[in-house]
Amino acid sequence: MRSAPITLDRFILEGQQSSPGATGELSLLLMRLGVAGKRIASALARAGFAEGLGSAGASNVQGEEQKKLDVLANEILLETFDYGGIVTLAASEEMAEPFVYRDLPGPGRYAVLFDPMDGSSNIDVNGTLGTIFSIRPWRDGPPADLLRSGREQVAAGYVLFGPAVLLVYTCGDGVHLFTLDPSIGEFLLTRENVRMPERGRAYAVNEGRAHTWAPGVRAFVEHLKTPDKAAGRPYATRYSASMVADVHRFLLEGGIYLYPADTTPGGRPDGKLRVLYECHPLAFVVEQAGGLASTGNARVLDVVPASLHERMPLAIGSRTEVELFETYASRP
Ligand code: AFP
Repeated sequence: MRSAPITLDRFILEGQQSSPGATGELSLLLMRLGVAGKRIASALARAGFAEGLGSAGASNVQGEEQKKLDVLANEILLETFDYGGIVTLAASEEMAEPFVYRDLPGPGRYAVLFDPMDGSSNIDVNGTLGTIFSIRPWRDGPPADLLRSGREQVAAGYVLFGPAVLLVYTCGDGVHLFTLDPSIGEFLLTRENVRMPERGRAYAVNEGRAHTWAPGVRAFVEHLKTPDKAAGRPYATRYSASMVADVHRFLLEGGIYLYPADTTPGGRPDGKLRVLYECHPLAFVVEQAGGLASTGNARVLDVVPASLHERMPLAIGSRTEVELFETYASRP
């Protein structure tokens, strides 16, 4: 580990210098995401006495109630890319259609996709939240050009709003973790090349929905809960209603997060989580750290969505647990 504190900007610029042909535009985008993270953290910290909590009185394209901070975080992110001509298109879980930046000097080389506030049901109860982001090359085509596999991402990560504010990202060259030092307002490198433990001791799933799961999924969760000292079972339950918070825990400690399909009539056969804004970016981070992300029978990063707000069932976490889950999920 290096001696002097390494700021996010310095780490990114040093990374750029070792990438032949780098134009610096992706570096600028990542640095701006750091600024957006600080602005959202500040809004979260003041929401309680600035009437920032509660509902925005509207629903998003998913039909979900929008919180004031969902809307504010979305606006902050849109503003973040609104200059310099680097980004042509921004797509968000909170917007029915992508936002196209006009008046650009030329076609911006990137598209940015984000879930501005993951875990928004935690906002009013001061629970952990996150902003998830994904950066893709832009080919100057129609918005449908975003409908590509997760392997097309050039960078992805999240800002985690918890006791500390963290920024975790990958550009396909390892996963790096920064902690915001509020005394200087800078993200400082606190873990470089994070490796996810091969196996864990905990799992995260909303068991209140167990009746909607396929038999193989139920059997897998029962297996994790069945005592077997030698095999390190039972696993502990660790579900926070914020996927980014749960996946972050497992990135550091090992374990598995699940959001299965709802197999009941009229249920969500594809589960709840959005492919482009939640699953692809977290799959890129987790697989870069040595973990796995699966639908149960396919790798999340190979999934090509057919629509902007497509959902998918998700199992993500340590290699041992996700591979075991796939054996259970493939049972008839
Ligand atoms: P919100 O951001 O709408 O609260 O959804 C959060 C989320 O996408 C994911 O972060 C949680 O793990 C999951 O949904 C919570 O969903 P349930 O309330 O159905 O468990």
